[in-house]
Formats: sequence, structure tokens, C-alpha cells
Amino acid sequence: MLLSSLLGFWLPVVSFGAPVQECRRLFERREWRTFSNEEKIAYISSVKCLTAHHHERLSYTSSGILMPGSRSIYDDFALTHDMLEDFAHENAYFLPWHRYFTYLFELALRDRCNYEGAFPYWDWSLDLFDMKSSPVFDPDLTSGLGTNGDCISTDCFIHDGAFGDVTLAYPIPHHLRRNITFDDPATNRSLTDKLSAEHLFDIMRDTTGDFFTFQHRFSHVHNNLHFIIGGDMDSECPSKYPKEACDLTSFASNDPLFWLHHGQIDRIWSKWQSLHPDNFYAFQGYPLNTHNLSDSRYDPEASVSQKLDFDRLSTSVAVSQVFNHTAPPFCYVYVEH
Ligand SMILES: [Cu+2]
Repeated sequence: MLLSSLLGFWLPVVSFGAPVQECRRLFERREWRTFSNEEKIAYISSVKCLTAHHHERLSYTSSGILMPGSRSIYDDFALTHDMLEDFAHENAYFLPWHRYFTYLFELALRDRCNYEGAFPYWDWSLDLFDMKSSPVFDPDLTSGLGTNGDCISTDCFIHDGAFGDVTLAYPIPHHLRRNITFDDPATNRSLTDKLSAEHLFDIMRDTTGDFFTFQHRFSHVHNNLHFIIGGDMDSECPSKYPKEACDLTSFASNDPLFWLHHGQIDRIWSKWQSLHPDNFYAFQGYPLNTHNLSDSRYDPEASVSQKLDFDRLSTSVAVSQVFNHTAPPFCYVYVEH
């Protein structure tokens, strides 16, 4: 096993100008298929523990009013991701914001549900040629993340795995859904091509020292996996909800695969960062969600302290509350499989 770069939790340090803090603990992040059955059960039961924590801190508004409905801490993450769709995707914030978001989720697992194990990532490039047989698609009721949804007799609900019985709150109460597809229905082109190790290597080689181009190209790789899994991961509208109401929503983190996917996204970014020392604090890019490379707002000289505007990202009550947490940071390291 190889240890890849050590990642401390440094974003708030940069953003708020606080002194650099030492790591409280050092945790490992490991590929899901290296988990033993017991380790899978421990991780999954701690995620389910978050789904059972109702009306915790994140469910309050800034004036202390309880938000309506039956929501859990797990749902609050989906709400947060949804509220920040435009501010945290396809732009300079995409990678650092998701690193922070994933960190907060890991923190919640450890602090709220006493999780002590490794945080998992899913290296989907290993499953390219037989994605459906990937170890992440496991029907076991205690150690499995579930298989595909049933899109014939139900609204793509997952009936197996440990999350088949969980009710999610956003955008309306529903069961976890997947609608796995390997080709883009609009173009008939394969969605898995971009997930190859070779493609990832090409991106890293071509963009060393150029964060903007890296995050732009890598965003598309990231998007493809969301399309492939479909259902909640692709923010497909539940059938009982008006389609227009889902146009601007992104409740992808409803699917527990989201966290494994973003572990992988963060791992690839950390590899890219380690390729060149100047890569570490480079966050050039657009302030807002855009695909337009010629947008005049793009400032290649911008740095994280100028562009990573967490106040703006904190427009959601949930985010502003979690961003204010003051616990000493833990650090993590990716263990290569
Ligand atoms: Cu996202």
C-alpha cells in the first residue's frame, strides 16, 4: 500500500486567516473494496445513524426556529448541496468546496455516530469494463450500498442494500433511487470512457500547474459518474414532484455513493496537487457556475483568498452553522489500493 499526499483541513485557515492548527487526529481514506465485511458494516451503520438523527443543529434557522418536516442530519447535507448548486459546481469552488463538504460529512460520522474507521473512496476507474459488477453495488442488507433501482414497477427505488428502507427528505420525501445507464441517451456515446485511469492521467499531465483547466476538465469526469448512477445522484425528479421544480436542484448527496465518489474526486485532486508545489494554493477560476471558457470574469491570477468567498457560500443556514464550528481539525491521508 502507498500513502498518497497528507491532507490537513486547511480551507478555513486560508479563508478566515486563522493561525495554522495542528491535526487533531490522522485518519486514512481507503478504497471501498479494501474494506473487510466488518468495516463495511461499521461505515454503513454510521451513515444510517446520521439518517436517524432528526432535527439536530443543522435543522434550525439562524433565528433558532426549527425547520419543518422530518429531516435528519443526513438530509441537511442534501439540502446544503442543493442550496449551493450554482456556487459550488463548474467553477473555482468546485474542488475545495467539495473537499470541505466531504470533510464535514466525515466529521459528522465521527462526532455524531462515533465512527472510527477509514473514510471510503470508490476508484471507479477499476470497474470501467464491468461497472455493474463493481463491489459498490452490493445487495447485502448490512454491508452493501445497494444495486440498481427498479424503474419498471417503481420510481427507480432501490430495494436492496442497507439503504433500501431509508426515507430521504429532499426534494420531497422519497426512497433512494438509482437509474444506472452507461450511455448518454442524447448522443448514444459511452459515459464510461472519461473514467479511465488513462484519461485521468492525461488530464493531470496536461494541466500541471493550471488549476483552472484541471478543474474544468475534471468536472466533466465527475459529472459523468453522476449521470451513470442516475436517480438521486443525477438529481432526477421524483415522479410525484413537478419536473420544473427540479430544474435548479441538486440533491445528489442523498445517495451514499456520493461520498465515495467525492472521496475519489478529492483523491485525484490531491494527486494533482502533489505533482507540483505551486498547485497547492492555486484556485483560479470563475466565481460562478459557467461552462464558458472565454468568460471575461476568469482571472488566472486570482488566489484562494480572493476567490474562495465562503461568506457567499454560507447563504444557506445549514452551511453557515457548520462553517462556524471550531473543533480542531483532523487530517487524512489517501491509502492507495
Ligand atoms: Cu456537488
